[in-house]
Amino acid sequence: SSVCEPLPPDRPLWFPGSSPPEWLDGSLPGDFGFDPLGLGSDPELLKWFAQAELMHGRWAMLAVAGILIPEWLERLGFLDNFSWFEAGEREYFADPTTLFVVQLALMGWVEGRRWADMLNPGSVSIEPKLPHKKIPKADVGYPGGLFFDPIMWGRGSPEPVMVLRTKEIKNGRLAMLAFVGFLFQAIYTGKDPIENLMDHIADPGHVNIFSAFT
Ligand code: XAT
Repeated sequence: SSVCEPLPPDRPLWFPGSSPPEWLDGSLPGDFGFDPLGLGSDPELLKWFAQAELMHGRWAMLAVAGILIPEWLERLGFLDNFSWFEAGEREYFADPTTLFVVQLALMGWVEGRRWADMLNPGSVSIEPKLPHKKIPKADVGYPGGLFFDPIMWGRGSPEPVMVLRTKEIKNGRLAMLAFVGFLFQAIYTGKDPIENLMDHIADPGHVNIFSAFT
């Protein structure tokens, strides 16, 4: 449908003046023609990579918020002794192996469904009990509807869907990098991102990315 317009042929590229590989044709949000290793040259794999990027981005956005908010609440005194990278050592209702196996089975099932939807668009109804509501072409990764778009932002926004999806992917990419940053900071300094930021602001010349390697 026309809700998700492809990008114009003169779209901005990661390397201005370069020509994008032919499989990156501007139909995907956040396409800057970057695929130096040619991993997306197989159309089926490209579809899966686009899904994988979207999912990693969404999880990382949640993760970054789920780290920053509690660490900040701890700073304000609302939480005692919170540490995002030590949280896993605390007691839970099940042991880590059980959690891992359950997680593997559940995620495996969901991701298998995603793969099926992707290969065979239109075969799966979003509401199995209402077969007449079968959507013509599954927009894999963007289910929409009452549950995933309760305030109908996707439809009612003055901004085109492509613009909204581009923003999502860009925020997702930023969050993926942020999470990796948090992780390496925790390994090198043993502190959370807010503490690291405060240390840096207090002494930017000495507490920075270079001091980690000296
Ligand atoms: C290459 C070339 C190819 C084109 C292209 C290329 C580049 C790929 C890059 C990928 C980077 C991916 C990253 C993903 C991060 C170069 C190959 C584009 C650059 C950085 O031609 O492919 C835990 C407990 C804690 C609370 C809380 C928790 C949860 C964290 C979660 C984190 C998820 C992070 C993700 C990061 C992805 C459990 C630790 C919230 C869920 C998904 O207490 O942290």
